[in-house]
Amino acid sequence: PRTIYLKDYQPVPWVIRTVDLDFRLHEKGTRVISRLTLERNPAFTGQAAELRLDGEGLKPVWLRLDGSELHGDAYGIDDQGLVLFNPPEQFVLESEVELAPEKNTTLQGLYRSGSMFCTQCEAEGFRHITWYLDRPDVMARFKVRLEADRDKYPVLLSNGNPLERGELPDNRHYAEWEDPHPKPSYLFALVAGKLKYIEDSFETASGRPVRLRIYVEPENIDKCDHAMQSLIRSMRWDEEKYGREYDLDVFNIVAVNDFNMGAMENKGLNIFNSKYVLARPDTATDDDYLGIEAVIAHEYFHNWTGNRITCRDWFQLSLKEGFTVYRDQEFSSDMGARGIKRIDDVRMLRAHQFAEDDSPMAHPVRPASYMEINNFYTVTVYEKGAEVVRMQANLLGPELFRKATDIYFDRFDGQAVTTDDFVRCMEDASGRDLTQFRHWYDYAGTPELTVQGEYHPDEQVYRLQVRQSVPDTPGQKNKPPFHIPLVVGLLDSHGRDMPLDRSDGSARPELLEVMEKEQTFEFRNLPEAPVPSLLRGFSAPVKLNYPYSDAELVFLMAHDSDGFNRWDAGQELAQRVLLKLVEQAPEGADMLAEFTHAFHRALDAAHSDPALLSEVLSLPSESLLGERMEVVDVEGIHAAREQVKAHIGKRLHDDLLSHYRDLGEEGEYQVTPETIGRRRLKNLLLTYLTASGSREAVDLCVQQYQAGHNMTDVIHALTLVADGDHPARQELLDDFAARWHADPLVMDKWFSVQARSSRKDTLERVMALQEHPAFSITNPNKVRALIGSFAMGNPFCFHSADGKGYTFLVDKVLQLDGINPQIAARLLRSMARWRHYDKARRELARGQLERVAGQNGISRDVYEVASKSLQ
Ligand code: HT7
Ligand code: ZN
Repeated sequence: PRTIYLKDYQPVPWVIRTVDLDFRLHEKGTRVISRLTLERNPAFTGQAAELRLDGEGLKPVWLRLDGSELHGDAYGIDDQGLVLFNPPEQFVLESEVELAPEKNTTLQGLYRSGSMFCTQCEAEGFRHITWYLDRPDVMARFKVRLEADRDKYPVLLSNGNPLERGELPDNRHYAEWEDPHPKPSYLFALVAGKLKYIEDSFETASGRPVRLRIYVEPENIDKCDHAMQSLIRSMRWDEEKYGREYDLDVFNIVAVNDFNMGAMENKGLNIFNSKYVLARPDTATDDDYLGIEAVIAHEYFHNWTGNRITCRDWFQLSLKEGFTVYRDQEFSSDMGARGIKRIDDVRMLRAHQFAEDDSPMAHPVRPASYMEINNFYTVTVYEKGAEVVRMQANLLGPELFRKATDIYFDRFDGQAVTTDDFVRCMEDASGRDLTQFRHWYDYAGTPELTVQGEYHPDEQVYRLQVRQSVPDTPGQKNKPPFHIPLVVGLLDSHGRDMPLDRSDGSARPELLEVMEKEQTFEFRNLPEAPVPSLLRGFSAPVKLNYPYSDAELVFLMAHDSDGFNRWDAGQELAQRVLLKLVEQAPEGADMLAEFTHAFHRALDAAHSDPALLSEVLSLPSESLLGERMEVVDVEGIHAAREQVKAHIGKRLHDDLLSHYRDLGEEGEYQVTPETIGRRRLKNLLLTYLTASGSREAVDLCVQQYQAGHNMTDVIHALTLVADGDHPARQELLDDFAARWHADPLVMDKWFSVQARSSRKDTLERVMALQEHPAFSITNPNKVRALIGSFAMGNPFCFHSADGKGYTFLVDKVLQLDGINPQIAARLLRSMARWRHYDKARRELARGQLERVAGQNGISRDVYEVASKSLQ
C-alpha cells in the first residue's frame, strides 16, 4: 500500500460550493443522486487540467456535466474514483450511483444497523456514498432529500435544519434537510429507521431556541435521560467557559448498535454507539454513566472544535481531537471530582499512550505519514494531544488561554486549519514564542526527566538539576530538547509547602520551564532541606526519575498538598514492592509488610474521601508493571499482584470487612461524585477480601450480586466470583445471561467478565462463547467485549507461554479483515509490543505477525499494523 506524506500536502484544484443529495433508500438497490457545483480554487496555483473525485465501490448509473450526459472520452473510472479529463472552470456535475448498504459490514459509508440505515463518513467514508472531493479542506453547503418506506422508516434524519416532508406513492415518504454551515464531507450523516425519541429544549445565551432529541430503538426509550441531561450541561458549559453557542434550530442524537468507535460529531446529527447513550441503574455501571457524560460532551464540543473549525488534512487530526478531549476532560472535572478525573486520565495515558509511544506503532501527535488514516485515531492523537493542549493552557494561565481560544474561534471560523495555526493563536494571545514547544506535535516518544536535588545549608539554597531525554522512535533519532512545564513544590519536615523563591526571580516560581538538555533551578531562603514534590498535577506527559527513598514516598503519600502526587507516591511505592516480589528479591517480604502498614493507615485515616482512597488503595495494573520491566515476566507479575492482594486481604480482613459494611447500604441509586466514590471504595475492598480466600468474602460477593442494587455492584461481584472456583460461579453467570440475554449492552459485560478472567480455561471459554447466540462477529461491541477484552484486558492469559493466545487473535484478525478491517486492525495492535517479552514468546508472536503480513489480499488497515509491528 501507498504511504501518504504530510510534506506532499497541496491545496485542492477545484472547490465544491453546494451539494444536493437525493437518497432513495431500499432494502436492495439504494440509489444516490448528487448535484455538485464546482469551480476552480483561487488558492490553487499549480497546474491541473483534470479533476479527480474520490469514489469507491460505487456502481455508476449516469453522469451529467452542466445538464448533458458525459461522453465516455471525457472521463474515466477506476477503483479509487472518477477523473474528468478537461472540465470547465465552473460547472455542475450530476450523477446517480447504486449502493448496497445491506451488504456493507465495514460500517463506513452507508450501512444498516439492525433495521435502520445510518452512515459513518469520518475519515473517508463519504467516497463510499458518492463521487466527491472527500477531504476535510473542501467545505460545502449541503441539502439532502431522503425517501424510504413509510412504515419501516418513519424517521428520516440528516444534518442541519429540517425543511419539508411529505408522502409519496407506494407507501413511501420523504424528508428534506438543509445545513446552512459549510462542512467537509466527513461530517455528512443520515439516519432512517423506526425509532422513538425523547425531547427537550435549550435556549442559547443569545436567545436561540434549540430543539433537542435523542432517537433510539423503542425498547430503549427509558434509558436516555442521563444522555439528555449531559447534553444540556455540555451546551451550558461551552457557553460559559468558551463563549460558544449552538448554531442550528435542532440538535439530534441517534443511538445505533453497530458502530466502529464511540460516537460521531456529524453536524447537527450526532450518531452514537448505543453504549454511550443508554443507561439505567440496573443496566449501566458508574463508569458507563461517566463515559456517557464525557462522550456526549465530546461530540457536542466538536461543533466548534472540529465542525466550525476543521482540519486542513488528516495529519492535523489532533487539532480537533486533542483540543476536544481536553475540553471534555475539563467539563467532566467541573461536573464531578476534578482530582479523581485527573488521576483516572493519567492512569489511562500511562497505561495506553506511554505503551504506544514505546512500541513500533509510535507516532507524533501530528503524524508525518500514514498508510491508512483509520489507524491514526489513537491514544497519541487523542490523549497525548489533549495533554499538549493542557500544557499550553497551563503555560498561558486561564485568562490568556481564554484570550487565545477567542482569537482561534474568531480567526478561523469556517476554515480548515492546522495545529500550527492553533499554536500561533497561543503565541499571539500571550506574546510568547512557542517554537520549541511545537516539538510536542512533531516528535514521537515519551520524554524522560531525571531530577536530582541538592540542599546547601550554608547558603539556604536548594538546587534542582533537571536532565531531559527523548527516546528514539521509528524514523526519528536524536531529538532536540522539548519545552517541558514541570510544576513543583517543596515540603518541609512537617509536610508543609515551603514558600518558593526562585533565584531568577520568576513570577511563577512553582513552574519550571525545562527547555535545555540539562538545566538547574535554584530556590533560595530555605531554612531546611526540602522533600521535592515534582510534576504536580502531572504537568507534562513525561516519565520522571527522582531517587526517592521509600520513606520519602510514604511521607509524600501522607502530606503532599497536591492530591495527584499523594496518589502517585503511593503508586510508585506499590510498584516497587510488586517488582521486588516479581524478582523474588529477599527484601520483598519486608517491603510488603511496610506497604501493608501504609495501606492500613490510609484505610483507617479519619475523614478520607472514599473516591481518593479507592485510587490510593488500587494496585498498578499488570500491563503497567510490565512496562517497568526490561523483559515482561507475565506469570511473575500476575503472581505478585495476587500475592499482594491476598496478603492485604488476610492481614486486614476484619478491618476491610467493617469498612465494606459501613459503605454498604445505599438508598436510591444516584450518580454523584460522593456515591460513585463510595461504591468504588466498597468494591475495591471486596476485591481484597475475596483475594483473602475467606468463605465469608466469597459469600459476600454472592450476596452483593443477589441484592442487585445497581449494575456497578452486580457486575463487580460477578467479576470476582467468575475469576475463582466458587461453586456458585456457573450459577451466577447463567443467572445473569438468563436475565439479560435480550439486552446487548449488558451481555457485552457478561462476555467481558469471562474474557478477563485469569482462570486456566479462559481461552477455551472465549472460543466457546463465540458460538453463544448473543455473540456476533460483525458487531464491534461484541468483538471488543469478548476478543478485545481477552487480548487487551487479560495480559496473563493472552500472553500465555504456549502462544495459543497469539494464534487465536490472529485467526480472528484474519477472519475480521474480510468483514471490518478497522476493527481487525485495532485488535492486531495488541501484538505491537511483542518485542518486550521473552525469546520464546517473541518467536511465537513474530510468527503470527508474519502470518498476517504475508497474507494475500489483506486490507491496508491490517497490513500497516502488521508490517510496522514487525519493523
Ligand atoms: N471524530 C470521531 C471519529 C470517528 C471515527 C473515525 C474512524 C472510523 C469511525 C469513526 N467513528 C467516529 C469520534 C470522535 O472523536 O469524536
Ligand atoms: Zn473527537
